[in-house]
Amino acid sequence: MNDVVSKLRNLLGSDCITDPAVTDGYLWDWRGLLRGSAACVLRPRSANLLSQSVRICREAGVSIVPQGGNTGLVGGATPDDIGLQIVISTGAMRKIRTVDPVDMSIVAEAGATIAELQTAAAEAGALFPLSFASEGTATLGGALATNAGGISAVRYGSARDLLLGMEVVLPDGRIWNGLRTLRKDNTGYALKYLFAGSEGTLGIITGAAMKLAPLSVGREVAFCAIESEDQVLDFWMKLRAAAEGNVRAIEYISNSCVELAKREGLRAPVGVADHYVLVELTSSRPDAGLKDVLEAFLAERLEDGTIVDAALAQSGEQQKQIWRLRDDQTEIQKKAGRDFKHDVAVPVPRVPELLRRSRAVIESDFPEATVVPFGHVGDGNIHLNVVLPATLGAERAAEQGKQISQAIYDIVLSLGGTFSAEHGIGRAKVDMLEAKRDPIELDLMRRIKAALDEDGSFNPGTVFRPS
Ligand code: FAD
Ligand code: 2HG
Ligand code: ZN
Repeated sequence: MNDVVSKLRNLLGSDCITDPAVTDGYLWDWRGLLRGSAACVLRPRSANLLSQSVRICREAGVSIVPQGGNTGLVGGATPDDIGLQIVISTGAMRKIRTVDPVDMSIVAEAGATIAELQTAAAEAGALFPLSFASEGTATLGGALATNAGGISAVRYGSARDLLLGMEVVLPDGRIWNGLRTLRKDNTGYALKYLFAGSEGTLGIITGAAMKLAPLSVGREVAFCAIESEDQVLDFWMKLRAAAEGNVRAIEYISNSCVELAKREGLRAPVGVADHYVLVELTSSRPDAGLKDVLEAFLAERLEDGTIVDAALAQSGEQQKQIWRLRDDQTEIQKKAGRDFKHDVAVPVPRVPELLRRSRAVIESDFPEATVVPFGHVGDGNIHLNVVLPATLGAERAAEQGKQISQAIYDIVLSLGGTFSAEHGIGRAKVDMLEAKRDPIELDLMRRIKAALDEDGSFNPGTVFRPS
């Protein structure tokens, strides 16, 4: 191993890091559940240097764990605890190469953050639509590798839907340059879609070309209180009919989430109810009259009883405060106790049943648990999270958490849903994938993996069990 590290140091100089004080930050997952170890952490500054690093690792039979902003929630960017793997971070590759408001495309290196892409696009008068709470740290490469969704997927799609072209360092060290911005390109298999969502198991994305959208100039945000799960769905159906092209976000938040937020000093702008929905409308036209549209819509919903209270933000500051109730949930739930995440999706019409049945089962069988669901209701993607008190003790919490997850996943699958909607498989859901995915799909996935990564050296233990 010393020999490999010294070859990598010769190639990358101080971008081959072995100092434990510096490598430490690359060896934990964001949730603090995994702690790995690595022979070194590499931060190459170009696809070329990255490719040469991969070749050195490959010749020595050393496994690689690709890492972007390390905000993933399923442990896919953390090395195992043996100390023989090498983390390759894209942190030093964050140039925005082009922003073209005529072509409506942006081309950037994989380590550029989502927020940096948004800013660069806005400066050129366009919108980079991907958006989620970790956008200040999460990278383009990481978002593509996990096919991240987020709050505006309901309008613009997930990362894969915005993808035009890609540059990838393959497990054998070759660089595939597919950085095209063409809207139509049916020249054989669409390889880029294979790497999107592959979680670092098929190659390292070093750059991507992404679609832009027209810049939003108008923006209205409302927070609504709702009495029942069925009315949440009803509200969304009616909003879709009234303002579909303008809905940038429609997010569900349960009262238990709002209660946690209040403990952290946040305030809800409406009276207490069991459920809430956050709506954001945007438009690229300054004369779209979004405020009138939303005001009239909310008045009608109060009138027909779909909602019981509503607050339409009157300033940018109020919009921000409303969004904090939603965006801060991941941090708030991390602090609230032992949090068990369930990033699930069901067909949209089944969301009320999902919420009702999960709550009923957890509340009756696990009295110490608090169900804290929230998420992207317009996509049928609910984060059906559960928090157990920190006082429960690690062993009991782990045992109960396992049973709770089992109960939730059983409900999700019985509703025709998925146990991973937008966060991926990582290390956390490898057994679930193995147990629940159709054997033919699993076989095809394994063949693709074997064809691209013959030695199985790219992110072993993520998506599949290590061979
Ligand atoms: P990392 O965490 O570094 O890596 C994630 C996976 O991608 C790993 O398997 C890693 O090996 C692989 N990878 C990283 N970079 C590359 C690359 N260049 N090439 C190949 N493989 C690579 N996710 C959502 O989908 N929607 C949300 O709304 C959302 N909100 C979040 C909010 C918070 C507060 C947090 C902490 C996370 C949230 N996430 C969300 C999860 C996470 O931010 C996303 O999955 C994000 O896309 C990960 O990007 P990253 O750069 O941090 O990737
Ligand atoms: C979000 O939608 C993220 O904010 C994180 O996907 C979800 O914390 C979670 O479980
Ligand atoms: Zn989410």
